[in-house]
Amino acid sequence: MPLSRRLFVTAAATLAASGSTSFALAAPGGPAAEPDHRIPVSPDDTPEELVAKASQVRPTDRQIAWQRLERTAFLHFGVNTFTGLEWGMGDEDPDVFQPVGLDTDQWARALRDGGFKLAILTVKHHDGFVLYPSRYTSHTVASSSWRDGQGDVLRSFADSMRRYGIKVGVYISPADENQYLDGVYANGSARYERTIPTPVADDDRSGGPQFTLPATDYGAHMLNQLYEVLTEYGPVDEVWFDGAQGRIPPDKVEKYDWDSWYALVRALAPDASIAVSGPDVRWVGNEGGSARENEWSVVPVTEKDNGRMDFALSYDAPDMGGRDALVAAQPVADFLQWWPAESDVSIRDGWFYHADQQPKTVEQLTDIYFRSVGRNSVLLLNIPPDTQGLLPAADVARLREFRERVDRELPEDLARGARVTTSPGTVTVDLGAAREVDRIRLAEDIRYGQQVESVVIEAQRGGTWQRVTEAGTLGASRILLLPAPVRARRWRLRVTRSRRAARIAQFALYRSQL
Ligand code: FUL
Repeated sequence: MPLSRRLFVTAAATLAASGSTSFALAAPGGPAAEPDHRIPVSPDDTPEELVAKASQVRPTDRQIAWQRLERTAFLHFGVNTFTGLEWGMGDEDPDVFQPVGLDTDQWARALRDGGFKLAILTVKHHDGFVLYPSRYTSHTVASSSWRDGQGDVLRSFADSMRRYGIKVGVYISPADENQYLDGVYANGSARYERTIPTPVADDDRSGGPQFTLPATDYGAHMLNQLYEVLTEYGPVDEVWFDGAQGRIPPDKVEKYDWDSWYALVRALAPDASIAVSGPDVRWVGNEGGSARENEWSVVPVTEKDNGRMDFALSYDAPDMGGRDALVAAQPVADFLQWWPAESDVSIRDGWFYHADQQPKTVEQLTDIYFRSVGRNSVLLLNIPPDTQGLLPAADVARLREFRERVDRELPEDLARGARVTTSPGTVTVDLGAAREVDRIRLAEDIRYGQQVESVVIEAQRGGTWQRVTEAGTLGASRILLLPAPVRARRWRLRVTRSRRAARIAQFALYRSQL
């Protein structure tokens, strides 16, 4: 029995045992590829072969865990907080960093009350200023008179997040203006095998794991910082890299050692998702927190320099993984890969705190929630700490209001405990009595990939099934808002197009209480 078939049978048994709803549509034709997190494609693949391959792509356990987080937070904090810049110069006096009221427990409480499950700190932004005392640069908190040079924001952040049950993520900017000024970043050095950690004078470490990885001078600098962060502040659940280059002259470039950086993260933080310029999570393509209406987690990718994954299509393509996109991505696509979308956005206009900016309204945040979590994406909402080292009171209040609003948008699931019947392509729910519904949440069991291309929701009214609404992709989460409540006892979801056996993990019905 081929592996794909075995998986299919096991899946049905598991879901039946756990009481989840699942059903199968007939699998389309085409050659069977083995299920994998990425599957090679060729320019010769027919459209049918591409769809068959896409249907065999599966998330890794790491990606499934990441997708379940739904609401994650970003914290942009550093010298820019004090200079008012968004992209620092690298020559800042570390003494400008004076968060005299730093209280990371206050951050953690606000994030917990906002419903956030993971928070990512800008351990280093493009200016190169590091929020923990690194052995590899003096451009750090240790060079500030704040707390007599004994302060460590990363330590404090990681301890507080864990205390409040929030997972820890780190953003370590590849672009580094300070290392450029120091002659390390983009210095044209050769890529050769480096020993990590590179010993320093009076090194206080001994006995830890050692690695030999190819890198430039700057690539080794990044590896040493990753080593410090991941061995001394872990466990870390998300490592966030963007792809920005520093503000360097046009004749210079730092070709990042992605393969070595990824290898070190995998070795030291096996559970960490490597995001955006990384193989596990992709950037949604805008900084407004908005996923595409039909957001695919299986997308065509190309492998670039030093193992970096990139879109085969452009970042702003309106369709990243639908049938047309699979074809349009030929001949540049190397693989179809499970590469789910992360939607980042700041609660204020800037990523860093600026006194003259205000947080978004509850309506705006709720809209962002529906356009990200409601469209098969994870929300990454930035809330910037202020010059005291606190989340501003207005933002803290807004986070709580946001969570309360989402709770009122999606209160009790009326379908929970209801009688559910399934037949090929259809899930029918009998609520026992007519109920008003104006929000519907759908999900596939993504352990079996992303298969659904279109669905229709119907309600039985006056003895006949009437169309209530319809949607395209589902993926891990699709939330549908009805323009007005619909009252009915029997509801059904019909899959009208699917790549392969669709596994419906959620068909939830709500009446919002706004
Ligand atoms: C971008 C950076 O250039 C911005 O400053 C910010 O950190 C954003 C989240 O990522 O790549």
